[in-house]
Parts: sequence; structure tokens; C-alpha cells
Amino acid sequence: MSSTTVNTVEMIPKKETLRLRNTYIGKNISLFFKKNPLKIIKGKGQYMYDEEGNQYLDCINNVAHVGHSHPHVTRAGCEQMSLLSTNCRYLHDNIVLYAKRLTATFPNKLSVCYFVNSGSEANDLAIRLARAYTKHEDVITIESAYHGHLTTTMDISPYKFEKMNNTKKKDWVHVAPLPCSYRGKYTTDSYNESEIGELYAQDVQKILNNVHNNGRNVAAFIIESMVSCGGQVVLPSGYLRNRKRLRYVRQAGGVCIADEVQVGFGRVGSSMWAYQLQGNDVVPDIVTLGKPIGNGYPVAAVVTTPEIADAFAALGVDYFNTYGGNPVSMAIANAVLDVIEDENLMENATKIGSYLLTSLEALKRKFKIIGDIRGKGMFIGIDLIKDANKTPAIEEAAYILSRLKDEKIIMSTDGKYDNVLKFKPPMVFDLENAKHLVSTLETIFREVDCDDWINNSVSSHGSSGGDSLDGSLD
Ligand SMILES: Cc1ncc(COP(=O)(O)O)c(C=O)c1O
Ligand SMILES: *[C@@H]1O[C@H](CO)[C@@H](O)[C@H](O)[C@H]1NC(C)=O
Ligand SMILES: *[C@@H]1O[C@H](CO)[C@@H](O)[C@H](O)[C@H]1NC(C)=O
Ligand SMILES: *[C@@H]1O[C@H](CO)[C@@H](O)[C@H](O)[C@H]1NC(C)=O
Ligand SMILES: CC(=O)N[C@H]1CO[C@H](CO)[C@@H](O)[C@@H]1O
Repeated sequence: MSSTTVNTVEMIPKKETLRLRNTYIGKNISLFFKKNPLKIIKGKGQYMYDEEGNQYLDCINNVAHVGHSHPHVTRAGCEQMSLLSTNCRYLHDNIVLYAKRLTATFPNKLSVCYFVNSGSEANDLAIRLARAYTKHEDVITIESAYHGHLTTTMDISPYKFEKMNNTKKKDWVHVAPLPCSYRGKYTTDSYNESEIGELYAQDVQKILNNVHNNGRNVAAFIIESMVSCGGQVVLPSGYLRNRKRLRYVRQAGGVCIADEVQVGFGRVGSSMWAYQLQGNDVVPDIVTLGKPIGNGYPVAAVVTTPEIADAFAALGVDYFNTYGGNPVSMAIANAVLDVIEDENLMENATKIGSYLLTSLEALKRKFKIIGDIRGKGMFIGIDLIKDANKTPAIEEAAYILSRLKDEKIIMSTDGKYDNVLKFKPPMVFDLENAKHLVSTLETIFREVDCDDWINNSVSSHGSSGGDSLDGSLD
């Protein structure tokens, strides 16, 4: 791999950067790679560069959707910034043209946008909209879900609140099982795909019944269209179909929120939005967007129906968001859509994704440590196991991340047990990158995949052992 020249003259030494960070930045803002964190100073396409000019292949940054520092996006932002950046209390073309273009990617009924600054804000506003429309309070979420760091969104994120000692689940929050067909209540060990979708949907129905029996009412069911932090889970077929879960929720007077913050904007390849994988008749009432929408610039959005938007307006309170929908963020969001179209990134996601899924399935046949390969397009998970009982291979997963880092490849782990390797790269990740990733993984799997490994500690394998990601990647 090639290197890039970086001017290091004016730079603070890395050790000093770390010291300053430990002094002045809050704890619990975790760093990747605890033992030797990376100092990244430049990004281009699917690559990132450290202070010494080392090039890293980025397999996880789904925010840099069209590639780090894409020139078209950067130019759009710079040009608009040198002209005007103000709030949306003035008429401006950028916001209305972008809203028109964005809503054209959704079915007709999803025609109204709100622009905010982060995925958390989008989900928080989605809950407010749902409550205004339904006049109900409760929210159904799923096990291991993450929907953001705000007070409300933390309350609906078992991924976080279950790790906090003093935070109990709120009475208005109800947690449905993670609809995973590999790990979970209903798996392919006992059922076929369509049965699994139906059974998990019935569990949601049971929760709705219980909520009603307790004299409460559901405002919303929120779910990612593919579950990211929960371990790269593809929803079982039929789970979201109108005649099943969506209908159950609506019959109960609630609305359905699809969180596309991680998985939207063509990442799945075959469609713009991941909820579309569940079928053409599946249409959420509210969709939340973030991360890739601005390629790294803080933009996020809520898209909903005129009826829900009108109910929110009827509350009689102005919705003002200082930065939401400003001309710069809208110029950038527009430029991101340009690149997705101009560079055929969805088509490529399908091609590269299929290549990877096929190649990884082949590795799975060779290595016992690989329990499951799942995903779609540029969103793939590798579930690592210790034995036939699917015991999560947690230390092994950490070791693999560390070895990948040695090989200048950045990946992460996630899921309830942190044993699922996550792949969700910038969409310009190409075939050569995919081949390189697969062959490197094969080398590393060979190091860990022996009976010996299963019984021995991680430290006996290689010198780099254990410099894994500290904390999960939200
Ligand atoms: C599915 C999902 N929703 C919402 C969020 C929150 O987005 P943000 O960090 O932009 O507030 C995240 C962030 O990781 C996420 O993964
Ligand atoms: C939280 O709970 C864990 C496990 O019970 C315990 O080890 C830890 O000390 C607790 N932390 C705090 C801050 O109470
Ligand atoms: C799944 O199993 C059910 C019950 O055994 C059966 O009726 C159905 O046809 C099966 N579906 C598929 C797609 O195999
Ligand atoms: C995407 O596909 C096009 C057409 O096949 C190809 O020219 C281009 O190099 C691909 N881009 C990436 C990043 O793979
Ligand atoms: C996830 C994370 O960063 N946890 C850290 C939070 O802060 C405490 C105290 O400094 C650490 O012990 C945790 O590792």
C-alpha cells in the first residue's frame, strides 16, 4: 500500500495529544485501540492516514458515505459557507430543493421533512411527533437497540441503559426480542425464515396486548431497518410486513419509526432505504436519517407524513432548531446525493457486497470460528463462535481487530457480546479492497482457528494481542 507525505513540523507529538486529551476531555469518550490509539489526520476515499503518513483501509466509517473528504462535497460546503450560513427562518432554495429531492426517494405519503443536526436529535423529534399524533406515550424498542445519546433516546436504547447501574428501564419503554435468526429466541436451528419473522412479530403483538392490559397505550414502535449495534442483524423476512408487525402497531393506535441513521442512503445496494428489503408494501410512518446524509458534516433529518406533521403543528409551539436545515448543511446533503448517483455507489454496493458475502461464506466453510455471515450490500457482520453451542468468541474477536490494525485495516466489533465483526465502510470501497480484506482475514482466521486456540488465552497468539477497540462503535 502506498504512503502519503504529511507535514509533521507543526504537529503536537502524539503522546502530548493523548495527555491533553486525558486532561481536558471528558472520560468515557472512548478511543479506538486503548493501548496505542490512532492519531488520524487525513482521510481520502476509503483510506485514513495517521501522523506518520501510514495508510489505513477504513471498513467501518459509514458516515464518510461517499468517501472521506470527497471533493464535490467539500466544494459544495465551502462555496455555500463563503456565501451564507444562517437559520431557516429565511427563505432559501437549498432546503426546499433538498427536501423535494429527498422525499422523492420515499413513497408519496412520506412527504414532509424536518432537518436537525444528529441522529439522536432526529429520533428524539420522531418520538415527539409520534406522541403528538397518537396522544399516547409508550414506546416499543428492541433488545440491544441504540437510538442516540439524548435523555429520551437513551431511555429507548437497551444497548446503553442496560450497561448503566442506576438507570432502570422507564415504565413507558417496552423491549421486544432482537429478531435475530442466528442468535435469539427463534433461530434457523428450529424454524424457517418466514416462521421466524412471524414469531418475532407475534412477540411484538404480545407486548402490545400487555401494554393495553396495564392501561397504557403505545405511541411508537422504533426499530433500525437493519440492526447495527445489536450485531449487524438483518430483519427476518416478513417481520415488518403490514399484515404482521406494522399492522399490529397501527391497530393499537401507534406509529412505526424506521431508524435509517446507520443503514440508509443506498448502503444495502438494492434500494435506497433498508426497510425496503422487507417488501414494497412496507412503509413506515416516520423515518429518521443521519450519519451518511452529510458525509461527516452534522446533518440529520426526520421524514414523515403530512398527517403526523400537522398533529405536531397543532400543538401550537414553534419548532426552532438553530442549525437544522441551514444552507451549508443542505448544500452538502445535496452534493452527497449527487455523488451517490454520479458514481453508481448503490450498484457498486451490491457488487462488492455480493463478492464479500460469497467469499466470507467460503471462509466460513474453512474456519470453525466463523458462526454466521450476514448482511446486505456494504453492511456485513461476521459472528464469531468458540463452539457448536455458538458461545461468543469475544477475546478472539478483540484479537482479530488488533491483528487487522497491524495490517492497517480498521474494523470494529459489536453485538450483545462484542463478538461480531462489523463491516460498513465508505461506499467507495472497491473490489481490490474487498479482495485484500478477505485474504487478510483468511490469514488471521488461520492464526486463531485451531482447537488449541479455543482453550488457550489470547495472549499466546502473536505479539499484538489485545489492542482492540475500547468500547463499542455507536
Ligand atoms: C441507529 C442509530 N440511531 C441513532 C444514532 C445517533 O446518532 P448521533 O450519534 O448522530 O446522534 C446512532 C449513532 O450511532 C445510531 O447508530
Ligand atoms: C456497577 O455494577 C457493576 C456490576 O454489578 C459493579 O462492578 C460496579 O462497581 C458498579 N458501578 C457503580 C458506579 O456502581
Ligand atoms: C416454513 O415452515 C412452515 C411450517 O412448517 C411451512 O408451512 C412453510 O411452508 C415453510 N416455508 C418455507 C418457505 O419453507
Ligand atoms: C463502481 O462501478 C463502476 C462501474 O462498474 C466502476 O467503473 C467503478 O470503478 C466502481 N467504483 C468502485 C469504487 O468500485
Ligand atoms: C466505555 C468507557 O469508556 N468506559 C470507561 C468510563 O470511565 C471509567 C472511569 O474512568 C473507565 O473505567 C471505563 O473504562
